[in-house]
Amino acid sequence: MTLTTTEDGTASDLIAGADPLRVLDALFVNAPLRDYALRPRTNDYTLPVLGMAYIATYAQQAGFHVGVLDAEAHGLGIDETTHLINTVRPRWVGMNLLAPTYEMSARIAADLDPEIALMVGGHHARAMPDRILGDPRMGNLRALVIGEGETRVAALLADERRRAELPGVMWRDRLLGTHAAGIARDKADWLSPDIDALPLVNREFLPQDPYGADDGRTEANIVGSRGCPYDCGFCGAAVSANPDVKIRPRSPEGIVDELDHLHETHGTTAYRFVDDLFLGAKRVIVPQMEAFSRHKIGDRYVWDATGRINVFDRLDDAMLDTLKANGLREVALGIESGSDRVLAGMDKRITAEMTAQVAARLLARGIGVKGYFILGYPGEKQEDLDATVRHIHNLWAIADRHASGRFRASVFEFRPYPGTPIWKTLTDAGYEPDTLLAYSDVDLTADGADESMRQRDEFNFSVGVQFGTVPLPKLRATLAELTREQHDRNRPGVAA
Ligand code: B12
Ligand code: SF4
Repeated sequence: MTLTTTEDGTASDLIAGADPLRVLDALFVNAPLRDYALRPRTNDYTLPVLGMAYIATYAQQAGFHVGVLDAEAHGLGIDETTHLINTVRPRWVGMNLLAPTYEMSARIAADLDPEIALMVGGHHARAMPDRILGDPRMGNLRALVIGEGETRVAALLADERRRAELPGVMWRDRLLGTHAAGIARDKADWLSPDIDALPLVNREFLPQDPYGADDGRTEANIVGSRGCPYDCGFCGAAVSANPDVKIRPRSPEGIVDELDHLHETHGTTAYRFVDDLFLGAKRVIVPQMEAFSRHKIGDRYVWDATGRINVFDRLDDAMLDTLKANGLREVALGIESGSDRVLAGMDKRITAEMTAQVAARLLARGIGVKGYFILGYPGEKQEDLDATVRHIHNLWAIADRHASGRFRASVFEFRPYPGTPIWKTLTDAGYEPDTLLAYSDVDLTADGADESMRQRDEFNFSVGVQFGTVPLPKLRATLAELTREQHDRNRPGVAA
């Protein structure tokens, strides 16, 4: 069976990085966030599935023939995705389970050809392994892999029986119906591969990355570190939700090599670090900036990165100048709320005032700030929501005083993820997991008519529970208002 045999002949266009004439050892499938056959995708850009591309690259180097199907990026429906997989008939299908897309993944899994072996990984697999192994739709599931998959996936592709000796790998015992795991001999290398020794991501697995940005630059997304030492209550990357992850930055020289490699092969001059937290500790930032200065990165490229407000608060002005000189274009910061009470409840270790000061220092240097906000966190009251709205207006006003820097607000409705600190608080308080897992999309685009909401439609979903005291319709009206205002403030052609 070869890749070109689907009825509509599109498999080879949709499956990235594979030779259409050869049988696949594994197809890595990123499920769509919703069934796009029911309501088409309105957003035309999504970040690449770098984690899957890392695994695919590693497996390819180990000699396997693999491909990536990003059903989210292609806006595919569930039936279309399943049909495509069954037609191509890879030996294995690998899926990245995220809590809000789990239902979509399970629906795809349920209709897989029984000959195709399934392996799963990702945040939701780590958070709820027993629930997944017990799901009758997961009949083809041969391996559930907790954490970073590269080395263990390659071992499983070589020989499924190796699951019994790999750490963090589980499966369903068909006779007992319980979860089974083998006896792992050694752990560290399998669970936390040496990220400097991993091959650079083969971009053929990511058809939309590098991509042509609106400003004419060719831009690529990259990973500079793994893990986060903080424990923000709502976050799937929180340290307490990821006990198996060893927090580690890549070597500064290795990162520079990847930037230069992408420039040489794809002509990129702009980069975005999508890590949980790239600029997350002074001891990481200092050597990284020394390497960037040595290689004159700022003369050649610009880059965006995630950062943390309390860390920036402790950096002196000279370091902020160095970051700017080295090409830092925009920092993405978890600002979350304008209420110090809510921030304390989230364990953010920041205050609204600290955020305003940090934003002012960055914007004054021409470094843009993208702020993420959460509306409707458990315990949030109307006065907290009002404080968040005021906070965003204040940050816009600060940016207006510094014409060189731009502030963008990205606002979300709170939804709980299993494994996170707030998940435990909520379930301890009596919320049923089934209620908290009932994610569904909310159409704030007015059936596609509202352009400002269309650009971020993929982020509008909810479990439909009011966790604070503000009623959900009011919360969503505030979200839509802030998003619209941000949209109006954007320079033409730049997404919020
Ligand atoms: C970039 C990113 C995206 C990208 C790409 C997502 C993707 N599917 O890869 C986009 C923008 C599309 C995205 C969308 C969403 N995301 Co997102 N995203 C991230 C972010 C910031 C970085 C991910 C990344 O590239 N990490 C670096 C790579 C190396 O790690 P990785 O992806 O985890 O992959 C490793 C392992 O997980 C594992 N693995 C991954 N896939 C597989 C597959 C198999 C078979 C195996 C065995 C192992 C395995 O091995 C990989 C390599 O070591 C994370 C933050 C984080 N902590 O990961 C959030 C995060 C993963 N996203 C999250 C969520 C909720 C979403 C959305 C559901 C919500 C939304 N709309 O806002 C959608 C899902 C749509 C979809 N199906 O893709 C949550 C997940 C929480 C949870 N418990 O489920 C996170 C943790 C954010 C957070 N802080 O809470 N996201
Ligand atoms: S929100 Fe950011 S800082 Fe907090 S735990 Fe998540 S990745 Fe880390």
